[in-house]
Amino acid sequence: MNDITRMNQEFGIHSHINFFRGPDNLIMIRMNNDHGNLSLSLQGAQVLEYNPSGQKKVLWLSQKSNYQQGKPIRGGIPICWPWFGDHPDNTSLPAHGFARTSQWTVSDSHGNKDETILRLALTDNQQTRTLWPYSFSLELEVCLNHQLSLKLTTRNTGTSNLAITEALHSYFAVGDIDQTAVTGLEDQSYFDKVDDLKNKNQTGEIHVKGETDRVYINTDKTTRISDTANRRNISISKSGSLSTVIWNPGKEKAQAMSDFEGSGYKHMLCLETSNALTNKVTIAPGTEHQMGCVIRSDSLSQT
Ligand code: TA6
Repeated sequence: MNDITRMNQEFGIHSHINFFRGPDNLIMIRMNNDHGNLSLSLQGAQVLEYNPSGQKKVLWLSQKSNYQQGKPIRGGIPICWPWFGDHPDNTSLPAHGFARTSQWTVSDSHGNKDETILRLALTDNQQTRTLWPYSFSLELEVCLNHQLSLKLTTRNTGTSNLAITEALHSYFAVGDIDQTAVTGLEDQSYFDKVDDLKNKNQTGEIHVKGETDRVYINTDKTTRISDTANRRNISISKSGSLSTVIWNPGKEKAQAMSDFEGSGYKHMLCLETSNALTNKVTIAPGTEHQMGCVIRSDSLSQT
């Protein structure tokens, strides 16, 4: 019996959760119910698409993305773990850690017309220990109902403290970046990665003008993307997260990336639920830490 047949027998739920093979034999998952549908790759436990019923797609996914075993997929919600950005001591290690390129397993599934839940897991193995010499178990819970909820739980199964930085690196689809604003980070302190990591304060709402790469720190605030061109707002509330990252590569950087389609930068904005830079998280042996976000799209006529 092949993996897909076994997974569908054990975790598939008719009309709500289905496993199938995607490009390069990647195992893909589709979740459905009355509120909409999702697709994910089992590699990286990465949500790729989120389509609420009656709404435009909420996540951006590059049409030039790699779909190859062990390579990051550009778009959706990559999981950056156990470090965000470059490894603090060894930049030869993969950027954003190894969770997003690892093969996860399915641990649980539930589904009906109102709510569909999938739990995916990653535990330390010989490969992860060569990159990061610690014991851990990582779980992602994905819940689709009238909104999309993600919970990333890190359990320290070892005997020494774990020190992690992390992100749910969400790529949101916007109709036009020039008609888009982010609210909820007014007066917050941030590190500006396109200006020598200078520490600055946010004045008013955020408008992206060219390459933008900011780590807002010490904030647990709910944020909102005003996607005017699509006549909707996308709200992102969070828990267990003190950093919010805002990223758009701008035209030049985007066109220099082979997996980023030419004009893609005009139609995406990363707003990342995270614990980054000075918001590092320390997890004692035998304890756990959970970071979560809830994503909702509301058309302007509803607000
Ligand atoms: O979250 C923003 C960021 O750290 C940017 O600096 C940029 O590197 C982006 O992530 C994408 O990283 P990736 O490794 O997926 O190309």
